[in-house]
Amino acid sequence: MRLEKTGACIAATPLYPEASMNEDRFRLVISTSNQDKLREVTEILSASWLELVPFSSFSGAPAPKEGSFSLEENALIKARTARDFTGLPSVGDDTGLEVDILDGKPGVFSSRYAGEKASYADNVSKLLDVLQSIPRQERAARFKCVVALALPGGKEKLFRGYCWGHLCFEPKGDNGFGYDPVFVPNGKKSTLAQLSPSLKNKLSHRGKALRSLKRHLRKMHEAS
Ligand code: ITT
Repeated sequence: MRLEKTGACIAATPLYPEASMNEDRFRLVISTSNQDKLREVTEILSASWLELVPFSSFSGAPAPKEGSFSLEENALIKARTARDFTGLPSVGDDTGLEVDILDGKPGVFSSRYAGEKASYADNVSKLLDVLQSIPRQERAARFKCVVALALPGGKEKLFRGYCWGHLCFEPKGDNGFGYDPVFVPNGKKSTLAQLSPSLKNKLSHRGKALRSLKRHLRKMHEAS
């Protein structure tokens, strides 16, 4: 099987675990269709010993068939789809915003809260409408990020990260993506979208989950 990375051949055949471990850099496929997420994953995981390859850059890459009711299962589906297609270690990230007073919704349905093809703005607008009459002290929420690592040979591992805070009453800030403009992390007065990307990554759900993954990969790389 010939796999293309924007024109350049990056792997001639599916690699066995030994093959990918023994190279100078650890090659890791990132399975997401969300460019904002891909940017954050790249910023957080960036390291000289790690080569990050977007799954979308492999010609013919299939779309993962999500649809489960858990972030864990969805993250695994994304990682397995990339691992099975490329033969390379792969990661998937599934993230949800869990609002206390909504019994954890939108949760696993965060991307389609306002409908199948909803934009970030549609979802935020629906959430603000639903919470319109809810006072500040009852607007607690958290982001939960689940990162799944799927290795050639079948081993899999999950990494989780959380960010606790509350939802404000109107969108603020231009950084970040998704629900960031209405989420104020505990200990801050600004929304995640008002923080610099590096500060968001430092305290975010994704930052926490991916730094655990990075420590794990580093150990694997050093042991190879
Ligand atoms: P992939 O499945 O292709 O990775 P996605 O956008 O569907 O892309 P998720 O299911 O993990 O990814 O995310 C669901 C939604 O949650 C996403 O579309 C955003 O609206 C929101 N979201 C995810 N991460 C976020 C973050 O760090 N800050 C704010 N909102 C986020």
